[in-house]
Amino acid sequence: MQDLNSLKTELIDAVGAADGSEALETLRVEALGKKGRITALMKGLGGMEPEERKAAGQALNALKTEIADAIDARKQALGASELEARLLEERIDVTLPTRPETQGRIHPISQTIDEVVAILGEMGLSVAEGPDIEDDWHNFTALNIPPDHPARQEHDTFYLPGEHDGERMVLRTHTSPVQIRTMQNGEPPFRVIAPGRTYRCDYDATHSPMFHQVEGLVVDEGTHMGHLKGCLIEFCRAFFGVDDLPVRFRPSYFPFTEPSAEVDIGCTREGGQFRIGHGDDWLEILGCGMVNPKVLENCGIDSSKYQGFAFGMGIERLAMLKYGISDLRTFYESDLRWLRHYGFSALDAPSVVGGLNR
Ligand code: 2NL
Repeated sequence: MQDLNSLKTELIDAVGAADGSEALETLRVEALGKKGRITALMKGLGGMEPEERKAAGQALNALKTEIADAIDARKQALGASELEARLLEERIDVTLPTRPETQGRIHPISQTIDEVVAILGEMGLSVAEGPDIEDDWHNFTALNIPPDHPARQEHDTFYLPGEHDGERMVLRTHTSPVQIRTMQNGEPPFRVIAPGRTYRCDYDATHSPMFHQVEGLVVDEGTHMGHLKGCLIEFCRAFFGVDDLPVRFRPSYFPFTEPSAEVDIGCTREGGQFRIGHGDDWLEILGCGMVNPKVLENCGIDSSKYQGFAFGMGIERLAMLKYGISDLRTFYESDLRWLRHYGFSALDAPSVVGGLNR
């Protein structure tokens, strides 16, 4: 049994020297595993004489228990010191100040566009984009605004010098040309929103030469005024966060829609206080109508088969009303104090389910 004693000393020393739980596990497998040294000795018991086997068996069992206990004890000790080391390393000082919040803010124009897109996106419309510099045909002619129509002057268009493929080029006066291009390049049905920059040569307290619009277009078989009304009533209520917001459709005129309407929402102006919601007054919020069949035909769409509705609104106006911004010009001043006050957190992305009016 002398060799068992030296095996024991060797193993106990090795356990004591093991410097981590991995080394210890290797040791355990080497001694007690299926092909371990003690296990091999145990297997040798079978070939012994009964007397010898009894004594050797007892000694081996004792050794096995002793080594297993030693490994367990070492494991506990190592585990505790490993945890201690990890706790020291991963220590955080909870009294330190919090990380500074990101300084950037989402501009109210971007926020408002994102909100409009979230609402109309939920209804099944998707965003379409196009160039800011357009040709005369896409900006005017296709929309049933003929060459000498006063709308072209009324719009105070920025014309670019020269011509391109025989067409005068303009800074788009509305985002309608985006929808014109969508219809030209695809097949109905269409369900699109076109948000973006628009330009008109006009500058005073309530007009900026560059401003933003969102237009919407839905074209399908059997699309009618009921669809237009349902879509826009729902839009106004979701955008302003007033479930029973009164919405009124007032007859109007646009060359590109027939019939056309302007949409007003209910409001009050009592004692100098302005509030959106129930009241005795109305506020114009957007324009809309059934797409003029001539516009559909201009885009190669069979107007006897397809009908559509369209609408347009000014983003600055929506943002001013919703967020209480009183001066249009402040939108473009890049005043950081203004942006810190009126801007939005980047983590607060608008969504219909997330709530648009927190
Ligand atoms: C407003 C009114 C409107 C449209 C825009 C449109 C576009 C196509 C065809 C027909 Cl491609 N219509 N857009 C229709 C009605 C009104 O905008 O007050 N915008 C600020």
